[in-house]
Amino acid sequence: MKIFATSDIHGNKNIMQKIEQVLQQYQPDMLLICGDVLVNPRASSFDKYIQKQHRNYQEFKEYVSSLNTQVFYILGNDDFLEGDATDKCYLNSPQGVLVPFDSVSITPFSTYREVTVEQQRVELSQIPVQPDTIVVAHDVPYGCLDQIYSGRSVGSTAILEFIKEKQPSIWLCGHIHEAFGAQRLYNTSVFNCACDPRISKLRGWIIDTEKDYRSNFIRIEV
Ligand SMILES: [Mn+2]
Repeated sequence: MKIFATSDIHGNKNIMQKIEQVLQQYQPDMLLICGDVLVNPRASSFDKYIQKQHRNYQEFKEYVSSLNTQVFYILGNDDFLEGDATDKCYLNSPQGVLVPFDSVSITPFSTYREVTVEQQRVELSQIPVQPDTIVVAHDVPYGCLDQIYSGRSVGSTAILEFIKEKQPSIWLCGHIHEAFGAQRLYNTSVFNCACDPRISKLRGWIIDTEKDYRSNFIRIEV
């Protein structure tokens, strides 16, 4: 299975157009979007902010359903609403080898889907892991593709422990935009797929799970 994994598009229309170009060029079997899919609109109140995000979610759902590729997405901590369980592209339960994980560790910004490390540990303990499991997550493991501009690591220790213990084949994530990259962590291939929406830069990874994805993947940065 050939996957194009990206994340943190934050409703950026240029990035959404670029995704279509990448799908045309590389013809993956599946597009995975690892959360933070909606715009962070200017609004005079939090209610209006949420209203705008709800409208943007409708547009986003129409966009992904219009693509000629199988799409699965999760929502991130900057998407201040619940996913639409009736949307076939919304990954809210395991689908084959794909397992969603949308909660993030506590940030200084009081965003959505933040939980304590203990709570994340509980949620992670419920993830069914097979050797070929691909976790579609938003948050990153501590110490791996998790450095903010200051150089400080802000990833999740619960995710690090989970990967060490269970070693799924692939952990896809985003969240820390400045830490886009690919790295091995124990026996798991971790891909931070975060775009840079401020400069409309699409980033992500083409990963072919039938080939040697551990060392062979294509970096997308357009
Ligand atoms: Mn983000």
